[in-house]
Amino acid sequence: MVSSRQTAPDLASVQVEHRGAVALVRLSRPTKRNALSDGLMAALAQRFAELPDTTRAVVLHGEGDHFCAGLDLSELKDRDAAEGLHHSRSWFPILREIEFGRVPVVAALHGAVVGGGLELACACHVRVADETAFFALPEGMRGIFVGGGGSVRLPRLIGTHRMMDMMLTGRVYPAAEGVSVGMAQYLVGPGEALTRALALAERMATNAPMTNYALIHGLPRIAEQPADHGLLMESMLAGIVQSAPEAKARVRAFLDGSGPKVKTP
Ligand code: 1HE
Repeated sequence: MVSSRQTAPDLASVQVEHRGAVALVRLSRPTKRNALSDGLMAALAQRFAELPDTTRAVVLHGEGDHFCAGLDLSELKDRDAAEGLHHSRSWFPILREIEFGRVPVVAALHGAVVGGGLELACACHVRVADETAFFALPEGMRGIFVGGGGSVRLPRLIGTHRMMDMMLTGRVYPAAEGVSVGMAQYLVGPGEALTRALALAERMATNAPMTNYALIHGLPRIAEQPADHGLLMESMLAGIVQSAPEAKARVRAFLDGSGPKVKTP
């Protein structure tokens, strides 16, 4: 049975560089436009699992002219139905580790952000697109379906009707339009996505770790709960987060005038 979990990680295809508290995780298969082979997915899982405790935020980016061309189609051709099901499910723990890991992940997007590449970007918490980025789900034209959690994560960003349109018609969203519908939160000039993503990650890394943890674990789950349950979870998270010594020190710093103020941009 084909499974990314059982495939040897192709560690050369995912590189990690540490810049202080930020880890830069790079999809590094540019000759194949960073297509997501089983070996690459296994490497992605291993790279995230091996991040040191000192890492407080991650930037995920792609080498070459594109962020990611999606599923490696050369590995798709011989799968039967059961193998396809298990293959799709083998991606979920990897993407879940990104979405519900210990630290926030910023995706720096340029060029193709398509198919499984868009699904991967959707598992990140903040997306920065440069003006060369384009978003598409070519699964529709390839006669296949999303399989990397896209049907769950993408409609939460852009709505079911827009995803339906992308798959039915092969619509390609240019960067600015993609950002305007919610595919990414930031639009920057060509070649500037990594720099901005790194700056955002460095800013996140200065937050109290428990605040970041509560945000990435709490907000998506609260969004799926009935309001009454969500409010209880919010209060419980608030109580836990504000009890940390770091939170108390930060509040004291503001009150004695040494902490930062909120400034107009
Ligand atoms: C690939 C892949 C790939 C490129 N799998 N090999 N994804 C797609 O349907 C998108 C397919 N790719 C493209 O449309 C284009 O390659 C790009 C727009 C991303 C880039 O175009 P370009 O002109 O820069 O590159 P290229 O010449 O098309 O590709 C360069 C090489 O990468 C070439 O291999 P070569 O051996 O001939 O050099 C391509 O075959 C190879 N390549 N993309 C395998 N995707 C969990 S379910 C998710 C389901 C999906 O993701 S479906 C969507 C798949």
